[in-house]
Amino acid sequence: MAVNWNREDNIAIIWIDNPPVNAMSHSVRERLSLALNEVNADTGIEASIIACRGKTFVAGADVKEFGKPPLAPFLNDLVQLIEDSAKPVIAAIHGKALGGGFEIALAAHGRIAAPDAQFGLPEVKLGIIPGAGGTQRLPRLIGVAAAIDMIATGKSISAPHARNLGLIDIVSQNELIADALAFARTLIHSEPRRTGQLPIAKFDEQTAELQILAVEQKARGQISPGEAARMVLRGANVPIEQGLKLERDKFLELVGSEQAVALRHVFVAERLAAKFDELADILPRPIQSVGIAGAGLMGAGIAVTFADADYDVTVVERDTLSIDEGQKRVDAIYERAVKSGRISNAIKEERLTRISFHSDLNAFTKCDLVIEAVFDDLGVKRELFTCLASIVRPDTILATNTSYLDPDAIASVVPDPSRFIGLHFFSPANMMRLVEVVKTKEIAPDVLATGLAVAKRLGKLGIVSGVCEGFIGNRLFTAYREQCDFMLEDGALPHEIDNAVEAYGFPMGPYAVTDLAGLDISWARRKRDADKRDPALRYVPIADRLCEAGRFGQKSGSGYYIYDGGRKLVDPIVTALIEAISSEKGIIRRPFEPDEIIARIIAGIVTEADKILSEGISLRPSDIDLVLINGYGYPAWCGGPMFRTGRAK
Ligand code: 3H9
Repeated sequence: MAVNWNREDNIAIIWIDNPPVNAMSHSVRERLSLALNEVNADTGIEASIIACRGKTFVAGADVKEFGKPPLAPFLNDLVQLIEDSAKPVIAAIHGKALGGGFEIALAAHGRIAAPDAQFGLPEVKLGIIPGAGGTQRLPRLIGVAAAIDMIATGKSISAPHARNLGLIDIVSQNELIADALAFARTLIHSEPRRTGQLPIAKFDEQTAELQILAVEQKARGQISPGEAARMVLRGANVPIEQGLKLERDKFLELVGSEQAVALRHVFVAERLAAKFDELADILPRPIQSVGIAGAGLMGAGIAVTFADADYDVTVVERDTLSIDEGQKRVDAIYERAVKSGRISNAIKEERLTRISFHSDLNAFTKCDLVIEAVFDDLGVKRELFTCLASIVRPDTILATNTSYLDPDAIASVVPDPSRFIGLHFFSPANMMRLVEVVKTKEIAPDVLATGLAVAKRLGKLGIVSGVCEGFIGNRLFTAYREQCDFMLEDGALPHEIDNAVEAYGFPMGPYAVTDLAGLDISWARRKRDADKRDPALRYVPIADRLCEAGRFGQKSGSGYYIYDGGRKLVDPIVTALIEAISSEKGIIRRPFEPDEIIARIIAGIVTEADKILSEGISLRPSDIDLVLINGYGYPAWCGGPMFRTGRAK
């Protein structure tokens, strides 16, 4: 039974029980509606509590029903039924109250939550806006500015924060349902406080407009955040009934939009990514103590990531000077988080206590997992792992963070390579969501399962990749960059490609990114690998020529662009250099429209992706989309190249 209710004296407790996340599917809506009507009609009941079984409150409407014809009773009607109830209704929230779940709570006449409960309206991440009153009721509780912020970002907030904002009435300190019953008793015989009837706190229209503009700009072409933000403001200027109607119409319009369909693909793909038949019955190893060898840029970011997820972190560097520099890097990451308001100073201090620094590899003896993040050189890494294997426990998992080296070649020095895995973090490791979980040749199934479980606990998206140069991500990125370089020779200019890519939704175009990252490191690699290059393959020498001219990107003041103070300018010297290279090769340059630029990029990526799939390096087309979205800034609302070309559905 998805919904049932029981009575505690004169109070009804309506239980929603729809595992795994109590989504509001059609049968739940039907039964909840029935229960509410029964409770309302029962003269012995004077108040009711809506609560959930399982690990969470309602996590939203049932996403699987989107795209199908909606079936009554609709969630918005149900929510109205709650608000209109003559007897007080209380929401008792544990876990997450998201989307439609949060909207149920908003319509209740009182809200009590467990201390670890979270609240959010993540609809924009699905390409839609809240459709059951979220944009209309939330501002009545917390004001227009805070409501726009929550709805447009889709971010969740904690119970104490929600209490401070006035979003909930009580943070339960004891047993949630007992506290909810006590709360309900205080509301009996008083007129229910209907959120929809509350006035909206005074706000400044112009400030709200500016806030919406900022949301639209940040969305880079994604429609839903701006629409959601605008709906808050529109609703604030009309009666609630009209606001609810406007919201519902916009919800129905967006739910069938291309962007929403693409984002639903991403939603499903993310949940699929960690599922493998071969791992179905495999338990991951318990991991609590994590060692990190190297505290450079990657090592420091990885250390912070693990400390943030409550692991005990042991960092080893070769000497006191390197330890000191590593500590400074870790400190700087936390300092930036404090400055941006993401964490408090107290949290920073607490997290720092979870990271210890040492100069002796023996510090890793207690670790369940050791990740190396040292210089990307096969000899250096093999030497390190030879040493590590003789120090750590036989069941300790050993991981490399290499981006280009062959993990199997590193694993071969470990006596038991079944415990060897690749965990390829992206830079900056504490910010980037993607981790490639590299399936080495002899890996034990529980080691692979552990890699995925660790990525999940870190709040990251683990994508399994087989072994090949660059794994999935960098191999696809190389194909993407190659297409861009071909277009430069064929007639496009760096700013034309960057503009097209940015208009499509990437945060930065490829040449702006290269200038930011610097051209010198990849130049050194190209020179090193020059002998191995297949002369039959098309080679674009533009980047080499820029480096030969001392143009290493922003750090040297010029690269694909020239930099004047902070401003990036098109440089006629670069244009001339590119045109000269085309002419040397006998290429007659032609103009490129933005659509063609994007089509060429997607074609280049999917050609390589097809190879990656046929080689078994990636196991699913949808994983390819996730890698590009989470590691390289591909706009999620476009679904990914495999989705765009019908390879992933
Ligand atoms: C909405 O509410 C619109 C309304 O405003 C208006 C309507 C009119 N539906 O993520 P997990 C499944 S829009 C159906 O691995 P976790 C998921 O597919 C909705 N199924 O667990 C998976 O199934 P399977 C707004 C859902 O513990 C299983 O649950 N809400 C839904 O890591 C476990 O999922 C959201 O966007 C759903 N809404 O995280 C919330 N949600 O095992 C989206 C999950 O078969 N959900 N499933 O693969 C989440 O953020 C996370 O699932 C949650 C749990 C944090 C709840």
